[in-house]
Amino acid sequence: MPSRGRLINVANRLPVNRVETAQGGRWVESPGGLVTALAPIIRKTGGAWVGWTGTTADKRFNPFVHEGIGIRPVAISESELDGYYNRFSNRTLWPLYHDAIRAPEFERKTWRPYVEVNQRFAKAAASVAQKGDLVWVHDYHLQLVPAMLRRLRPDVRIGFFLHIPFPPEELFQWLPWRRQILEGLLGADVVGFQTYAGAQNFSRLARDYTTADGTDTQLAYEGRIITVGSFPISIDTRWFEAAASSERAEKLSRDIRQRLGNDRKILLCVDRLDYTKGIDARLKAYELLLQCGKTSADRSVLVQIAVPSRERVFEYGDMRKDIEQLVGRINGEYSEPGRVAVHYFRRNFPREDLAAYYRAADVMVVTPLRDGMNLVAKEYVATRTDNTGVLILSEFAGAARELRRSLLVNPRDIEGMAEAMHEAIRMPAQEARHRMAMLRMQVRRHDVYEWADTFLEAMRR
Ligand code: ADQ
Repeated sequence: MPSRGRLINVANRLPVNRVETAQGGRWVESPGGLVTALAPIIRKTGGAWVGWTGTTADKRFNPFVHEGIGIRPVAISESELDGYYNRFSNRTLWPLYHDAIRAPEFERKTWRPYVEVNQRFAKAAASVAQKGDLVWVHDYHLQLVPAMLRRLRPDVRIGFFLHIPFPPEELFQWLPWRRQILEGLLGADVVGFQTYAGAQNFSRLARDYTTADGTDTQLAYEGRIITVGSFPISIDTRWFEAAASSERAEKLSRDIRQRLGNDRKILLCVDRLDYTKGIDARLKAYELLLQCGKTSADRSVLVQIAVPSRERVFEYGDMRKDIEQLVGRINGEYSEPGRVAVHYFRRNFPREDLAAYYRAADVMVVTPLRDGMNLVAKEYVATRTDNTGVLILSEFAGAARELRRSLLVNPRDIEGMAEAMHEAIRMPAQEARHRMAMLRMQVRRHDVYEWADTFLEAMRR
């Protein structure tokens, strides 16, 4: 717990969602790792959370307190949302920072709303912060906030954490606003990334494009010393362990197994429906496995759970159609009566149900083309309390740095992924147990609470 200063968290979204009802509407907590880890610290220190309400309605919401957490809503209009969020954040930064898997868009008119909305967040944070507070800013939507906030409030400590990868120079230099973004981040006292590679990329770029000077982990800039480092995020491990061991999850997972066929191997995939997650290549790998007869719909089943996301960004609509076509093609070709080859769910599941699916799965397939961390991989591991199950993991997920005993794959190598699936299905129980025990040790030692403590500790230094 912070020994001095309150924690003020600044993120694109608030930890609560507005639910409109006939009686007028209320706020409900939105579940998620960040909220779970930071809410207790904010409550304990009497801090606050600054963020967008999730609605562009004209209604302005005043600051309020929700279950012990000060909430400072930031209003965003419909047209600002389009420029700041849909376009600059999700069509410029998101693809650029993920190896330009899709061509990033560089449109001058989207920069202005990004700057304006960042300024509004900085002002909102400045208005709630007090001298000595720790202000922790999150993610790619708000990279200008640290410097803007420093100008308004030089008397607070500022931290910034990027949840997605930070690209190497060859890609980052495409950005017409590269210097402004770097200077924005350099406003912080601590700039944190998921991996050491991200931290290194940032430090090098800061030295090349700004007046910052120093090493990969420490930069001198405008008379201040800035700490740069990797802070791999994690999950609420005990929660997932307990959820998967509950009577309800046990029953649900038994039910899932029974419905899918107790004699079949279950391969599970859980992703946000996003082109970075490599869903199509993974389905093609499974198709290849069926094609060459190394498995059949009778012997195994692949379950793809995909949560709808960013449906207002149009690439996402195309991608969804492609995936759905692929599922249709595989099922048309390989399903057998009463045995569907690929089950596809495009919907949100309660976390408790997800835990039951993790528990039911023999093999978890996590193959993003690029991913800051990937919490799904860690969640699966946490639920395998009996050390069974095999994790197939992309080398290009931040989690691959820590989860070394998974079956690491190159998500662009479809044949290689098919081989890994085949290996996972046939892996001797003893080897699987050994690997899973090592993986579990990692996620039990390093959970999201430890992550938050380590970052806040660095901010206090
Ligand atoms: P995301 O890209 O959203 O996060 P991820 O880390 O996998 O990716 O987190 C997804 C979360 O959504 C998981 O907690 C998962 O349980 C949940 N989820 C997925 N499908 C679901 C479904 N159908 N129903 C309900 N819940 C579902 C970004 C970065 C990541 C980084 C995180 C945290 O892209 O690399 O790990 O932030 O920093």
